[in-house]
Amino acid sequence: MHHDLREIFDYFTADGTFLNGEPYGSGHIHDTYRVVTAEQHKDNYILQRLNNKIFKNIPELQNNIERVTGHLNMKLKSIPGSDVKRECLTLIPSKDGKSWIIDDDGNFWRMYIFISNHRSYNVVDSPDKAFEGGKAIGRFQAMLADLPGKPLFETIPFFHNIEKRLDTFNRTIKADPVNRVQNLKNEIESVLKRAEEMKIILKLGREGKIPLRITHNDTKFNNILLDEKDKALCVIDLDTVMPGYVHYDFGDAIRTAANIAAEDEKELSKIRMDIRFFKAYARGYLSETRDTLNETEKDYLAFAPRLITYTIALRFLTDYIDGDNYFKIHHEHHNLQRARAQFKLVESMEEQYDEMKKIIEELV
Ligand code: ADP
Ligand code: GN1
Ligand code: MG
Repeated sequence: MHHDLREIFDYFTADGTFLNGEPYGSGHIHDTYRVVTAEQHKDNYILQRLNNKIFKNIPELQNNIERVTGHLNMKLKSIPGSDVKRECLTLIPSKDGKSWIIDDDGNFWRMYIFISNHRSYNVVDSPDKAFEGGKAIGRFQAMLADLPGKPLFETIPFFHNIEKRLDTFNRTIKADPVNRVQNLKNEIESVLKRAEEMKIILKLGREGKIPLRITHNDTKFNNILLDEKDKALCVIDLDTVMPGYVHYDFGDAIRTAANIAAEDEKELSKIRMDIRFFKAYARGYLSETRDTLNETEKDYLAFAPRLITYTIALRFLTDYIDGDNYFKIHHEHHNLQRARAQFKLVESMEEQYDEMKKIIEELV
């Protein structure tokens, strides 16, 4: 569908004149555009058509983001030398004072200041970058620990809940709406044989051994922007910031920061977790969180990447069986290719699990 980006842009109170707007980034959920303004010295912007099939309550979602960015903004302002406009997302209010608008076709849109001179990586190519990512997520978690007010709204209920994800998977297999199940014996086996051990984090939560904290819940590495010197700059994609276990953030970051291949690499032999990247990320992360995490949280950090990589593999596979209704795909069997790649990564983590545990023990 074609959208008149200039018209959408004009609903907001941006400083600057619309020059052009182009699709931007490689997110799987929203339609994201970069808007360049005519004036050289003025900000550029990110304009997003929000996916309201996935996020069913946009006002509550936006209210979360207003609270989170407001809090981060306030904290950063009190730190001398900080560059608030680049270290934290800034929402642009609409002309009627809200942080989103609805266009004539019923689409929801929001706008942020474009974070200038950032670097974004789908695949990480050095331990130093992984270390910076770990610091960014650790600091993010620390800065939000004292967010005032009621708990954040759960924008996607049971988002990382592996028991619910497995229920949905089993229901989708039964329904088999597009006849894909017959060719997926190996993948389904990969899910089922690991299902029980994956429930441990939920179990620890129910037993009160690990607390719910404010977590990001989507810490894939391209949601962590680095600056021009590849130092931690800003954590973006705040749609799923809500109560969660720290393992979700640690696990998802390792899934993407320590995989030497692309998330959807077709050639499975190229996929492997590089333990040096794991170690670097963990060092960065623990440098910010060592004193706040409890013993059980620390004990299960090494397990977390296995859980989240498995969860994402399961979600890609479920979406494939369901007929590709959730993630944006770029070719017919894309979700299957992604699922296979993620299962290969799970295997690589399993092979290196003892070493991962040892590294965490040494670091804490
Ligand atoms: P999705 O949920 O679809 O992944 P994101 O909010 O992560 O959407 O945005 C998609 C991409 O757009 C990001 O990966 C990043 O490259 C870019 N992006 C988003 N917000 C900004 C911003 N404020 N400044 C610069 N780039 C951004
Ligand atoms: C989606 O929004 P994006 O592209 O950063 C997804 C994550 C998955 C990821 C897999 C809201 O992340 O949960 O881990 O794709 N986000 C949502 O690449 O479902
Ligand atoms: Mg994203």
